[in-house]
Amino acid sequence: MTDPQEWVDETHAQVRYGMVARVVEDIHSPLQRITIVDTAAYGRALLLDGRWMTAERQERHYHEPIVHPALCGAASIERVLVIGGGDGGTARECLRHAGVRQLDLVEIDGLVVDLCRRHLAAIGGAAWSDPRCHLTVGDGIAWAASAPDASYDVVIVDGSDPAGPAEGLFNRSFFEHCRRLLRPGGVFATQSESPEAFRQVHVDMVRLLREVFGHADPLYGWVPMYPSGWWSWTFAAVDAPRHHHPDAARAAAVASGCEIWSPRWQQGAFAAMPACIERELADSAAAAA
Ligand code: SPD
Repeated sequence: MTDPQEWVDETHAQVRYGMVARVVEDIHSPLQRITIVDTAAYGRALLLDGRWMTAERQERHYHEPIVHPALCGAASIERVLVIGGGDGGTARECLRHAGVRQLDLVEIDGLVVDLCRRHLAAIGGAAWSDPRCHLTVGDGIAWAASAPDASYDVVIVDGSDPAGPAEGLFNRSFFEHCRRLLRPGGVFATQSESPEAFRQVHVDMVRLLREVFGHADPLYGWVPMYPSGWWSWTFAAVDAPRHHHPDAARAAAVASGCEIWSPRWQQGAFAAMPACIERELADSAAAAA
């Protein structure tokens, strides 16, 4: 067994983001390296290709913000698509909404699902046995390209950084398909990287999502183990920025079970756009006009 005092680090732009950990599994699927570790600070955790994805005592910082602004804002929430999210945390938070009738979870790497179900079972929790949850191991990009028009109320992209299997989750043609899949009143959500550690990727994504959907707004929060710790999720909609207006009954039904998200937190997190990003987005909008 590996030394329990080993440092496990993600390195990004010549900075290390690390934790003391014991390695539980470290294997290669046909798509990527998958590592499960026990960390002293945040419990059991998952890395893909050496990048921190989730940990038992941090996952709520990520999964609540990517889900509830969309699930509380969409006109209807009967049909939900989650692309990626093989640890099950995003599906779990979606399925806390009683109005969800069917959730299609499309994860490209079946081994991620297997290992998370075995080693990080609490993250997916009840989602794995919920009859509303339909898991497909397959390519989410191909799924988005072939699903019928207006087939989902909410589409959530819970992918990794733009490298390896997740690379195609950041481009115009993928976003255009996601827009096509939305029913009227639908909301799209995606993790949109760090405004500090991945600033250009973040700005480019928000800009592109505004072009494709018409309305797109980043929400800012923290996932301590990710590069810089400062993270964002971007919500987009076609008819109106519905993600800013949580339905009171839906919000009340989930808020008491949340650690991070609340309607008040969400309002502040949308407002917390750093001034430099606000200027950059305004400049590009002015240039396009
Ligand atoms: N840099 C990490 C970005 C990871 C986004 N996805 C995390 C998966 C959690 N369900």
